[in-house]
Parts: sequence; C-alpha cells; structure tokens
Amino acid sequence: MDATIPSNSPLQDQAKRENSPAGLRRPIKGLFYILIVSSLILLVSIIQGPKSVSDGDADDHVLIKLYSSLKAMLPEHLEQRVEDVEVLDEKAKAYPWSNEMLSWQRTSYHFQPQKNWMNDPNGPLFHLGWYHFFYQYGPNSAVWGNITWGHAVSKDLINWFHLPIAMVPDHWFDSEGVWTGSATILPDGQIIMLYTGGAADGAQLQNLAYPLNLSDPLLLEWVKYPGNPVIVPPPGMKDFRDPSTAWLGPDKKWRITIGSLVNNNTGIALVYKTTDFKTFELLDGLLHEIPGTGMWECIDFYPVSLTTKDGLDISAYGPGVKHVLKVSMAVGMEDYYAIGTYDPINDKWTPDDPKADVGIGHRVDDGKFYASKTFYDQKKKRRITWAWIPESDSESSDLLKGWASLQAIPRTVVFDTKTRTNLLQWPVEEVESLRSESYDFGNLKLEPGSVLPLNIGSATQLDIVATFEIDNEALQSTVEASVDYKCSTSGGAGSRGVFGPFGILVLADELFSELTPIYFYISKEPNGNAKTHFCADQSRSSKASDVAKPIYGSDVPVLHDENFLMRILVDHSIVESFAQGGRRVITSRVYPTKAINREAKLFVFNNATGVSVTASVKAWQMSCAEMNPFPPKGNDL
Ligand code: DQQ
Repeated sequence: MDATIPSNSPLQDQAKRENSPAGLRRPIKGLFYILIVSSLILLVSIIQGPKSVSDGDADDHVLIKLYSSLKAMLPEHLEQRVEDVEVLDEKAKAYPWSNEMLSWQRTSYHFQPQKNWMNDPNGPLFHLGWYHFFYQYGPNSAVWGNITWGHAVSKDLINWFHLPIAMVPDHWFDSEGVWTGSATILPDGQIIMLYTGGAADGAQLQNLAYPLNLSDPLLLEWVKYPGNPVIVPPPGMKDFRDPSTAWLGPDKKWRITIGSLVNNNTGIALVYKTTDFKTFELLDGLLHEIPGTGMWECIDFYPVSLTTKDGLDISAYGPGVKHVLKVSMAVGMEDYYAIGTYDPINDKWTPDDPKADVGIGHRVDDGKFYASKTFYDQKKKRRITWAWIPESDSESSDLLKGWASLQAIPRTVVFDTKTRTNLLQWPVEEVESLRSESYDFGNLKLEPGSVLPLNIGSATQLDIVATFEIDNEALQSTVEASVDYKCSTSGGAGSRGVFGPFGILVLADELFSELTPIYFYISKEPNGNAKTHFCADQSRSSKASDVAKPIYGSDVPVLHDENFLMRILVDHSIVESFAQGGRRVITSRVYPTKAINREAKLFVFNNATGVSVTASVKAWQMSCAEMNPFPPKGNDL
C-alpha cells in the first residue's frame, strides 16, 4: 500500500517564500538617538525597496516551481489558502548559528520534551487530580520517525513532570508508529484510548488501548487490546487516521469520526458507531465532506454553549448548543474550524454559514499551528485546546539544537457571544501564575510614523496586554483606498496606510536590524465600512536566510464599542498573539540572531500616515515553568 505519509513527515515539501518589505519609516519628532539611527537604516531599506520572490538566484526558481505545482493541484476556492502557506527554502545557505543563538530558541514556559522530535497532541485528559498530556514523540532524533507516545502530567497545565513513554511501536498493527489518537472517559470512569497504528504494509489501522490500572493517578502503564485493530480501512481507502474522542448519541451508542480522502481530493469525516469500543459499525453517510480540501487529519468534533462561558462535555446536545468541526488540512498544514448544527439521528453536521465551511472560513490560528485537539476539563468545566507548533527553521538547525517543535500554551475555547460567528481562544488562566515584574505604560500618544521603546529589560519571556484607541471621527470621515489589504501580501508593517499599521514590536534589537511587528491595520471597504486586519510580520524577524519569514494574519471583527486589543505571549522562539479577546490568534516561530537575550527589546509603534493612536501597554516578565522528570526530588508534590 502507498498511503500518504502523515503531514508532519519531513518528506513533505516545504520551501521558503520570503518577503522583505521596507521597515517602519518615520520616527516621532524629538525621539532620541535610537530612533534617528533606526530611521537611517529604514531609509536604506526604502531605497533598496522590497525584495520580491523573483529577485533571487536559481534556488528561487525551484521555489516558484514548487509553489506553482502545489497551486495547480487545488480548486479555485483553495488557491487563496496556498497564497498564505509558509514556504521554507531548505536549500538556502545555512546561517552560521552560534550555540548561544540556538540555545536561546528553546522555550521557558511552553511544553516541550527534554530533547528530540515532538508533533501532535494526543489524548489529553484529566484524571485523579492530574492533567495528562500525550504527544507524538520521536525518541531518537530531532526529526520525525519511530513515533511513540510521550507522556507528561501536570497539576496546572503549565508546570509538567515528564513520565516514561506511554506506548511504543511494538505490535504488527502499529509497528511503523503509534500515531495520533484521542481519549474518551466513559461515565463509569474507564478511559478509552483510540489511536492510529501505522502497519508495516502501509495500512492505517485504528487501535484500542487502556490504562492497566485506573487507580494509578499517573496512568503509567498502557495495555494494547489484544484484538487490535478494532477498525480497518474501508476497501480501497489508504489515508485513514486519527480517531476522535467518542460522543454518545440518543440511541445510547458511541460515535467517533475519522478523517480520510476520497476521489483524490475530497476530504471526508467518516462516522463509526460502537457500544464496547471493540467492534465498530461504519455508517453509510458522512459527518461532512468538502471536495478539493485534500486529506483531513486530526478531526476534532465538539459542542459549544451559545449562552455560557462554561465548556461542554463531549456528548452535550440540545437547545443552546452548537457543534464545532475542526479539521487539520494536510494540504498546507493548517487547522480550520466551522460552527454548525449536528443532527444526531442522521449523524450529519451542517455549517451555519456554507461560505465559512471548514477549509474555507476560519483558521484556528493564522500562523504556525497544527493538529490541534481539545478536551473537556471536568475540574474547571472548560474546553481546552492543545496544538503542535512546528519549527520554521531548517532540519539541519533542528539537528544542531537536538529538538524540534513545541506545544502551544493550552487555550480555553468558547463561543463568541458578541459576534456569534466565531470562537474565542484564550491562554488558560494558570499561565498568569508565571507573571513576575510588571510594567505599565498608560496613555501613550503615538503620532503617525512613531516608535517608542518600552523599557522593561530583556524582552524574551513576556506576557503583554495592549489597548489601542484611534480617533473614531477620522476613521468614519476619511476615505482610504486600501480595499484589497491582506496581511500576507500587503507589504507587512513597513507598508503604510491612513489607518495602520499600529501595534507592538517584539524581539527587536535596538537598531531594528531584526524585529517582529504584531499589528492592526484598518482598511476601508468600497462601501466605506472599516475592516480591521490583525497581522504578524516575520519578514524582518531574522538575519538568517534558512528560516521562513512569512507575514501571517486575517481580518478580525472589532465591534462598535470596542478598542483594538491584543495580548502577546513571547517565549524565546515562539510568539502567540491574540486579538480582540481571542477572536483571531497568530502563532509565529521567530529565530533572531541579534535580538536575543538582553538585546531583545520591546517597542510600541504607529506607522499609519493619517491617524494618531493612543496606546496603553502592560507587560509582565514571565518566570520559567517547571518541567522535570518524575518523581520529583524528595517526592515533594
Ligand atoms: N501526525 C500523525 C498522524 C497525523 C499527523 C503521525 C498529523 O496520525 O495524521 O505522527 O500531524
């Protein structure tokens, strides 16, 4: 069998598309020397002009070829998605990374194993006082392979104990890898783990595992059901993986969904019913399908409340409940979700807005973020999502570092009762326990074209909350021509309009030789309505050429009575940016060479040409989370 390799495989094409827009251009009058020097540098970049993809040498042609062939494979409505795909040129000349630079990239409060490769989150659950986190782990190298289930436990989702590997590829039904799976907690407390096994002949098989001893709070030992596999692929189906958490239907039978691909390019969600998790019945219809979206990986299907902020357990159903379908699209490695209605009699899900269906509408995160999986936290009555954050550097750098990939800070997920069209994602409150020294910068008046340093010392581990106000009258009365603004193609933070960009510069050195702007940009629609975009511009984030430097983002609803709000978590090489309380999120991987350690600074800026902005910024230094092997020294829990 020649099933496709899961999308985390390094064998999949990744190439780099570089944007080098001019930088921030006009410092505020009277600002001190930093700003004068910076403006000189920026002037040079203006003179040089933006570098286009075709400026380069032969390698660039390879890039363009890769990109066009990927695009040619897709139907029209998905072409836009490919526009946004980050492209890393593996052939770019390797940057001479120093040990200091590489060791700086390792995070301080994001979950990662002690070394080697990690990808998808698997089977998160809460049991006897502990949060359990399993993950796709490559134990031998910083490159995907020989996939096992890593395991860690935490009391608060932030500080972790690493436990022994939970499952290894040691049976015929998973000899090529213990791939992604999900946990279901049954009403009597039993824990069911369903996962995909890669078999030696290439088949993708669904298997059952369970804890040997449910009374062990650490769930150290896992048993693979001897009758595995419990589900084999339907005839002719090659790609068939990542069983979801099970939900209970009105007929008292459990259902799971599994992603696949038919007719070459139609992504589908199959549904199976079971009562004992050992025998399963494939239903005739599909939960959902969309032609042209390619393989659906890691499907997540869960209820959200339309009325409360509480999360809902997996089988909740009834008035005031909608269902979210989340799909990880193997093409482009992007997670999409849509909100809709689930019909439990026919096991069909219909999106509220077909124009915002999965793969077309909302990304879960506009940046680097894949294979996300939620679980219901019965301790705090909330739904939490995890996600794999891959690297954006080269494989050779990963081998030098000895590790690859992070997990996003777990985020609560709720329905946005204001817009009623999207979810809100927000870092779990426990991350705030790491906040230490805080800095308040209130009422900063930013004239058009200004940059202000925020003196907080080293700016590599931060939690930042910023509010921006602009003159509403000017916004209503001024005509602007930037109707087609799009973060990824509109020139980044260096490209100025009447109403933007304005925001925060993270991981910037004093001379702005490296900087990562996180910003809002307001454009006007032909009907005069304002449209706000939330973007993260990595185009000048690093002097190294062997890292991807995309500009991410999308438009975000800003309601009539709202200011422009952002929260940013900076943790060395990861920047997670949340707009408007989590209506949009962008995760960036950033690899500066200069703006590291004490050279990494924080700034606030307004690069709009026609509007002043009033900003208030609060920033906290973040302490390191504890990530230790278990048991802790002295057994002190
Ligand atoms: N990763 C797993 C697969 C899944 C893919 C293998 C998604 O089960 O489809 O490591 O990243």
